[in-house]
Amino acid sequence: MKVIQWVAVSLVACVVVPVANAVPKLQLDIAGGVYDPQDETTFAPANAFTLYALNAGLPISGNFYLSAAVTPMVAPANPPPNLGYFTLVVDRNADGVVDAGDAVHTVQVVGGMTYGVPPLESLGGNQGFDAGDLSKHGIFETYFAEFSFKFNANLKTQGYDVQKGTHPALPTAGTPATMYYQPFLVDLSGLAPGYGIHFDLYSEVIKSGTDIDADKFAPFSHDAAGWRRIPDGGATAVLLGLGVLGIGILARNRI
Ligand SMILES: [Ca+2]
Ligand SMILES: [Ca+2]
Ligand SMILES: [Ca+2]
Repeated sequence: MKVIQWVAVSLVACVVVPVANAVPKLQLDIAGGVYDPQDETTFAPANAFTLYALNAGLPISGNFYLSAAVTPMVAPANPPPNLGYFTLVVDRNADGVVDAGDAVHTVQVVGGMTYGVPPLESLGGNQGFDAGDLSKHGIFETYFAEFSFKFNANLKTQGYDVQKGTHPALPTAGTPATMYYQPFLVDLSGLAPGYGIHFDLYSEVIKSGTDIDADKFAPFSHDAAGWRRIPDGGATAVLLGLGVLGIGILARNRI
C-alpha cells in the first residue's frame, strides 16, 4: 500500500514540476515594461513602446495573430464613439524604425475596430463569444483590431518567462537562442485620455464552416497592455498614485 502511495506521489511530482518551470510557448512582453503581479499583465512605460510577441516552441510556418483591444470595455454603439487612434508597425526587420518592409497600421478607435471577442470571424461566423474563442478574461467583449504576422526564422533570442525576473525586455542575444520574437512599434499618443490598448497573442483554427477559433494562445498571465499617458512619461500614473495615497491617508486618519 505504501509503495502504491509513493508511486502515486512520484507521478504527481513528475507531472507538476515540469509545468511549474516551463516557459509558456507564447508570451507578450514590452521593452521597459513593468509586470503587474495583481493584474498579471506587462504594462508599457510610455505612450510609444516596443511590444514583443514571443514564441518558444511552436512551429513558425503558419500565421500568428495579435489582438489590440480598447480597454476599459466600450459598449457597442452606432455610430461608434471616436476615441482617437493608435499606430502599430510590424517591425519585420527588428531595427526599431519604420522602413519599406514593415507593415504600418493606423487604427481608428473604435471606428476601425470590430466589437466582440477574438479571433476575428473573417469568414462570417458569429463575432460574439463562442466556446472556442479566446477567453473574455476581463477584457472582452469590447472593440478590437486583429493583426496577422509570421515569426521570422532569423529573429531568435534566449528563452525566458516574462512573469519572472526583471526581463529588461528583450531581445538580448543569448545561448541557446531558442525563442522566436517579433517586435511591434506601438504609439498610443493619439488615443483619448482614460483609455488603453490590451494585447493578446494566439494562433487560429477553422473549426467548422465559417467558425474561426483560437488554437494556441499566450496565457492571460503573459499578456500586455498600455494606457494613454498625459503627458508622456507617467505623470498621470503618478497623479493617480498620489490620489490613491491621499485616500489611504484619509482612511488612516479616520481610524
Ligand atoms: Ca493578464
Ligand atoms: Ca523596421
Ligand atoms: Ca469562433
